[in-house]
Amino acid sequence: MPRIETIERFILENQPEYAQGEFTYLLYDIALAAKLIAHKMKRAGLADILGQAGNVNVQGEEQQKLDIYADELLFQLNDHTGRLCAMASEEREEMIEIPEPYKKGSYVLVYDPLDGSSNIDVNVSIGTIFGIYRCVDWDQRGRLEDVLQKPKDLVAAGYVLYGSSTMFVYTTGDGVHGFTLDSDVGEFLLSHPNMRFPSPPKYYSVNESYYDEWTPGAQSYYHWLQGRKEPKLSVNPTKLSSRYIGSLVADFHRNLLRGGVFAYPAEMDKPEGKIRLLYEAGPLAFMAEQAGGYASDGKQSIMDITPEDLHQRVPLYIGNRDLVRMAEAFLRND
Ligand code: AFP
Repeated sequence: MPRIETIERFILENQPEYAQGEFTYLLYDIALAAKLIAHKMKRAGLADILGQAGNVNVQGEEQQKLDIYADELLFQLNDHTGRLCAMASEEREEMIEIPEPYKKGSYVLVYDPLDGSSNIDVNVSIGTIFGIYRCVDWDQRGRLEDVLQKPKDLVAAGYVLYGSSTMFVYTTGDGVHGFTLDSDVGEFLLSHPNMRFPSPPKYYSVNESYYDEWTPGAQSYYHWLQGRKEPKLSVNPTKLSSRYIGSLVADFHRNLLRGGVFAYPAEMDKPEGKIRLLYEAGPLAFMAEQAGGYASDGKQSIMDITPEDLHQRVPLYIGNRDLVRMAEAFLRND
């Protein structure tokens, strides 16, 4: 009989030396939130959960939009456990403090509860992204500086993909491991140990409708990815196939399995790009490096950028290392 490895068992057997239960249980709680969100999506069906928050359903109850549900759930599962000193969510303006009656813990949780919101209402894959830092000062209750840390300082990061199956993929700095939810038994089972970007890569993922807004360097890089013969480039073009979902988790996951690059370039009048550093680019950059890849804003590693603001945005190039390095080369002269 093949060995069955549940996520609980895997986390326990592979916990980093410094983890003394607190960290391990924090990961469990996120995996639990993932199961509950996946269950809610499946059970409620389209009629009940889609649509705007505030709509009234057939039972006369006010509907809660799925991204708000996911945000509340992650908050509620983590505010009282004594494992965190602060949280920050893409859905909330301000940093989340751990309410006073509850014990303060040593970790910080940052999360995007449901990424790819434009895909929620049309039944296309979406995801949850999270990152875990250590508190800067373990004696203090959470402060902004605990949250505004470089992705390089992450101790764990991961995502949940709600697709044709639900997957939980995470790293604690010792490789990237993927688990698939067996919904009959309600367990995440190890299905993708040690995930690495394969080479040669297959795909590029970019929303080319913004082409006219990109800098010349980004446009040339795009031509290079497409393998165009004209205009002539200083380096021989590669030739990748195009795939774009518009849910970063889904695009990243596919490229992690097949090899490729996701790009969301800066635009002439939006130099900061769109992707959020703290909740999207940072955690995925940490995962990419653990999977042998790389993430850049076009000039420097995402891992080295210190966020100055909770909702700071960055241009993003992420995937196979060589493809991202080539983006930096094209953007050098912009
Ligand atoms: P939303 O959650 O606001 O839909 O944004 C999702 C996202 O940040 C990321 O998941 C996608 O890759 C990217 O935006 C898609 O943006 P475009 O719709 O501009 O291509």
